[in-house]
Amino acid sequence: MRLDELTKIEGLGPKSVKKLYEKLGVRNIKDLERAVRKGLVQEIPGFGEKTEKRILRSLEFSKKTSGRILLDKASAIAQSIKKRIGGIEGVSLCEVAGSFRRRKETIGDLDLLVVAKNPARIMDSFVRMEGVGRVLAHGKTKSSITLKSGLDVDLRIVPKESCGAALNYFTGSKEHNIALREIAIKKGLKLNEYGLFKGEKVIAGKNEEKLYEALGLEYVPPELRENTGEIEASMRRKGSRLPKLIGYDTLKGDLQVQTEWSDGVASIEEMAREALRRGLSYIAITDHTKRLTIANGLNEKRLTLQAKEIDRANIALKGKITILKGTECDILKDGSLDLSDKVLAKLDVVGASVHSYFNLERKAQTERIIKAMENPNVDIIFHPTGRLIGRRDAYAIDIDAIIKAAKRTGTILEIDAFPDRLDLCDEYIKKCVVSGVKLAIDSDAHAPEHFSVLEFGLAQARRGWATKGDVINTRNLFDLKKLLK
Ligand code: DGT
Ligand code: CA
Ligand code: CA
Ligand code: ZN
Repeated sequence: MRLDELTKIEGLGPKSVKKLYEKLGVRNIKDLERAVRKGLVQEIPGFGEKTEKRILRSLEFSKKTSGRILLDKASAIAQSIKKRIGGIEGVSLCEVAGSFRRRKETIGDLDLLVVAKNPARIMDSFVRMEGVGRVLAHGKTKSSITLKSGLDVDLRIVPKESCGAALNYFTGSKEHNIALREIAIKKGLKLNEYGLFKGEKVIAGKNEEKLYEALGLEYVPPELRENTGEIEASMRRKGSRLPKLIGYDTLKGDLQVQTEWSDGVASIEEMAREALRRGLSYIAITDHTKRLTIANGLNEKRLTLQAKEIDRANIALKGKITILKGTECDILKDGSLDLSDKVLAKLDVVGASVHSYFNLERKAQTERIIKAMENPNVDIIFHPTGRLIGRRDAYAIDIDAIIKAAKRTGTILEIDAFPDRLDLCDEYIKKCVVSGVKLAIDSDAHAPEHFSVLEFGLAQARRGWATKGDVINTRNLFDLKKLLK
């Protein structure tokens, strides 16, 4: 019986699991789901309709995400926990390590590390936080909880002298850790979560940078710690070096923004004002085109009207931010575009993307996208693989052929920053960087608050080893225009 699997469901303790087995023969998640759907669980004394509903909700969550949540959701939760625990008197460090610090697309659980004078008080307030569904462990140095939302959070209190080593160990990835430990062993040293040791003597531990230094390595940013070449690069072996990753504050503009003209919720001017407030100096308005009827896509006539509206908004904003005329033009089944070349040629920025026929076979899908790139008006391919994390796989494409064609045609590939897209993925970004294909990090905003997702696009770019130079919208408008077709 998968007892551990069942007790992970919110609202189920060992006692209830035993009852479910005795009364209904429930042995695993599948059995439980069947019983809940038949309404059998609420019949058991002590369970009731409310419990059954709660179990169902929890089951649905774990199925939808296979237990993982998107980075933006994890980020909101991490921030509120950090505020709560980090605000307690005597706390000198409060960091979320693990996959969250590596900025992975999805997060399995949060790993919180705390240095504090009063561990008992920290642990008490942690397990009593708002939103805690179950306390899995409540100890002196480690506690674990499951939030009502289904997410697990571990909290570890670590000694100040070894907090750098602990941060390194619990940031992972496991594969990166193993590689570091092997380097330590080769040097006759020992590395663990308490520090780097030569015999009994501590060589490094308090400071993560010093730990890399003591291992003879350049500091590796958390986003690169996957043992996919970063260790070799940090040793500067065979001419390989770590990249100077694009910084989190380097974007000057955003080249994919939707408005109420198609499926966005705000006006052109509202979106521009919000972008300005966030420090951007240009945005491109890229509403959908007519084939996408559910999104109220624009035809040629409405696009002409929109151009006038953009001129008006630019005047209203007095040059504090520049609004570019653009489109997210549908790529039709045969690779032709949803708007005429004559109309496209008048726009400042043309993005093109696939929103239909996701099931074409690989060769046809690849040729379709390459044909769009060959259009002399198409500047950027938006969300190039079409995946929706946890919901829809990427369509079948030959990414190497697409990158080659992007290079040949001078087409930019997008990193769509929306947390359920993050499209391109890290591996494909790295391929672009190696091939010298330029990237654009766009919010794909449909509402003013969506500009905040640019941060996740930047994280994705960093995980793909991209530098500032690889990303076109780090340029000012003058230099950007030189890179468009
Ligand atoms: P997640 O939670 O699935 O999104 O991914 P992580 O990377 O946060 O993994 P988690 O929470 O299981 O563990 C946090 C870190 O602790 C992990 O990145 C590296 C370290 N760690 C965990 N287990 C091991 C292990 O068996 N060996 C080593 N070397 N490190 C480990
Ligand atoms: Ca984790
Ligand atoms: Ca963990
Ligand atoms: Zn789209």
